[in-house]
Amino acid sequence: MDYKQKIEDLLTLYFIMGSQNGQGNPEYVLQQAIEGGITLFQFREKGEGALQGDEKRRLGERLKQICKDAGVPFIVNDDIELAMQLDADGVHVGQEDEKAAVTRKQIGNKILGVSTHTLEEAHQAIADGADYLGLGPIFPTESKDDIRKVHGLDLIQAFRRHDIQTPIVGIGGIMSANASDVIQAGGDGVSVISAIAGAEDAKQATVQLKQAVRKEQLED
Ligand code: TZP
Ligand code: MG
Repeated sequence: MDYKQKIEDLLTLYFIMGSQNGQGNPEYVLQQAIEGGITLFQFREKGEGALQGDEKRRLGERLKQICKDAGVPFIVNDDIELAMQLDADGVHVGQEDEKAAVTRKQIGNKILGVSTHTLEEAHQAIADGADYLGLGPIFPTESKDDIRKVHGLDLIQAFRRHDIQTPIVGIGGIMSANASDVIQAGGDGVSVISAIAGAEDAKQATVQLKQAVRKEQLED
């Protein structure tokens, strides 16, 4: 399997969480999500009540270990230093974070994800060495304050129409009921926070999301 195919597979069900998301114990929720079948995890400690410094690092260490034991790659959001300290499998940066080209230099061949909102940003991210693009918010979300306009599915379609072949993951307001739309539009997978972290039964929610995505992937 080539590297691009491997990234596409990892994006199938990409769970993002920090201690500020959901009510449950993050380690327990991550464990449940892994049992339910997530394919990639991102530690995103951000927003109101987010941990900082040593506390953030210690939680990162524990979540990294859970992922490592399960063979699920571990990505750090927007903190290259922490990613290097934890020997994470990758880093995800947004347009307001460290530049993708600088990040790529610092992380070597770890996985690099970049959030993009326009074709121009996408082309730049690809030139800078992005392994995948995050696109969103696809649907309305309450998990991020500083969101740009809701792009809907048209942005994914537009990227594909303009021949962007880099792996794409959709984010924002995705649940098992609308996950298949993201794949149909041309996404390789879905990224969720609240659909898992906010679920009463995180494992069950994960299983349902995974089924919805896999079913649509098979029909592609
Ligand atoms: N970036 C765009 S939307 C979003 C991020 C981090 C939040 C997604 O959270 P949810 O709960 O899956 O809508
Ligand atoms: Mg960011």
